[in-house]
Amino acid sequence: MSDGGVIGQLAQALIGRRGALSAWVGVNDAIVAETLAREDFDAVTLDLQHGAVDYAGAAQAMLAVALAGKPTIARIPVDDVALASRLVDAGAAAIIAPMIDDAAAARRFAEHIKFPPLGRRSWGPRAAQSLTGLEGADYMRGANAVTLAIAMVETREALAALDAILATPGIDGVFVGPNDLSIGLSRGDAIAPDGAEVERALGEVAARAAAHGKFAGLFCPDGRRAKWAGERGFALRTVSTDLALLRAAARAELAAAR
Ligand code: 3PY
Ligand code: MG
Repeated sequence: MSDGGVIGQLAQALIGRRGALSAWVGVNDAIVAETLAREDFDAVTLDLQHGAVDYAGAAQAMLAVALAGKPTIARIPVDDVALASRLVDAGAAAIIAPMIDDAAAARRFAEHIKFPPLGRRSWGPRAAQSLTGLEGADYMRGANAVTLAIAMVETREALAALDAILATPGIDGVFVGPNDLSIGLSRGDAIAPDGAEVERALGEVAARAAAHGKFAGLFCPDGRRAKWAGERGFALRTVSTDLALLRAAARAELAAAR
């Protein structure tokens, strides 16, 4: 029986609590995703919410990332569960769904990632079968354990419903968006992703996720924050973004040149 191939690596890292550091890609080009996958990241996250990545670009990027031996995570636009289901067919190891505010939204999302009895994912795992090393009924029976549904916690409402979201069948973990969370907590007064209010909330999210036996993740703008988050129990940490890395390298090299 396959261990889930390149897709299964992510569940092993996150559910096994070893944790995973993921690159973050918003450029709609498989070469960018593959280039980062060939660095020492455990996974690559494609951003279809705020990034320029679309379905066709993601489908190609996931194969390029898999060639580098890494799993892909995809963040979908708000409420786009139809796209979530296409992305898991195309080989995503996990889907991150933004702005999940209550158990009903969490359930609706998870249902499209998981086959019965956990959900009602529709059959058609085009690339996912070869990337897991599972075929037909074996894939159907094995997919729920290795194809992860991750709900974003990034509003006041989500914090209030945290236990209900974490208890939702099919939800494997939660992922905090600290920018939106800071906007929500300050009622639109500030963007302070590393402010005191967000920090308090992060402690709560890590503790509640652990109590439910699920993993927590955090969007981190740099490696230092990712290390900090790892020490506070966040298993999934995304590190910087493709464009931020490009900008920082350009600035550093130009400063050295002048
Ligand atoms: C946030 O910080 O709100 C995010 O969604 C990170 O991309
Ligand atoms: Mg957000």
